Amino acid sequence: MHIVIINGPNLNLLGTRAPEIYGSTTLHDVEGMCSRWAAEVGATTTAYQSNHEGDIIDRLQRSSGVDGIVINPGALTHYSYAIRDAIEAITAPTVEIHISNIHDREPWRRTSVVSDVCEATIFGRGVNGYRDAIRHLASRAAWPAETIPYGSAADEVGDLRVPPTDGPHPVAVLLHGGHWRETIGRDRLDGVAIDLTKRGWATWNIEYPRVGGGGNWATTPASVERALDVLATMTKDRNLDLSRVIIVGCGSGGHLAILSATRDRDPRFIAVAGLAPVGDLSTAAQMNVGDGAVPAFMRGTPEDQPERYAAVSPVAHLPLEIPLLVVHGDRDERIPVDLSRSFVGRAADLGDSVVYREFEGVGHEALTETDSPAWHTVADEIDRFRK
Ligand code: CA2
Repeated sequence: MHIVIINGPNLNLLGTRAPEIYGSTTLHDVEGMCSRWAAEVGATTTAYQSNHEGDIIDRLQRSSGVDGIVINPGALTHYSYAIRDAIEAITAPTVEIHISNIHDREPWRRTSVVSDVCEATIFGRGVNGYRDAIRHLASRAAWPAETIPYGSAADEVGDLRVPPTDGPHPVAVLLHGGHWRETIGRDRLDGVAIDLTKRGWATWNIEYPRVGGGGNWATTPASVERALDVLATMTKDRNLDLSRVIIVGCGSGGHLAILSATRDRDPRFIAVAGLAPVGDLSTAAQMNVGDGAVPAFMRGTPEDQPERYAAVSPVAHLPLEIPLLVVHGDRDERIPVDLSRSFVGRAADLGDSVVYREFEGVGHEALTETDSPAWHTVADEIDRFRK
């Protein structure tokens, strides 16, 4: 697999100015990192930078047949229909990337005229966004997904992958984490989706509106409900066994997963799995999980909005009455492991069927990195529900 990395105007200045926005890594360093990140997924890269719109268009046209393009069009993002047309004209799948959070700066940076001709848009993750863009292209190439809208908002879409074997296949609904913030998206669960699909699960890896993009304590769970409703209407020719659905969520996605299971207590749900889930929003707010992430999602503190917290905090809805799997690393730097210890303790006290696996010396990311021993254990535990 060969990927072309294209950087537009002023990105040659990376690392020399404005480190508070763009960091201190130079473009040369980023290009070297891209080559190493690509090697990790068996790909090679060619890097190109230009300050000139026409040169970028020429480079895109010359890349038409490559396996993938990662492009940061710089400020041209916000107004160049010529670059948009070039991306649309070529066959290579293209991922748009921005180092900064373009939704949280001047209003004119919110608009991208290229997003809807790109496979995905990654922003606000610093230079690691280039890594995620490369991984996303590799995942898409390894196992293409059918991207299906489940609502009218741009973020109301999901990626469906179905095993090629005889069905009907049980379904794993996947909810990514990222503290409910819009800079993290479902691409983070591409690897998990592919691994579970290889293990015989159809996977429905959903996006949902997040804080900064219309998501909050009321709208986000409503979107997840819609995604589950649309799954229920998916036709037989997709070969899904809709009477065997597991909901798997990571971090803040774990909150959404458990909440949707408690709300419906739907017999279709054979289990819910929380990977370092936020099971108790009030305690998470008090612990300042994600540096203010909980009150931003809840639009208020537990003291200001006690009823709101009770309405959408999973712990307030126990017992679940659906088998529960919780996994957590005791070195989790994003979601404290104490949250899971007390959540599963309470669920078990109230009579729920709970499997709790705590991994010694393991942090947050390893739970969803498919080459980590922790993920293998998680996947084996998920598989137990398939029978
Ligand atoms: O966040 C990004 O990656 C951007 O695409 C970067 C563009 C900007 O116009 C977009 O709105 C967002 C520009 C990069 C400017 O790069 C500089 C680097 C160092 C110092 C000054 C500018």
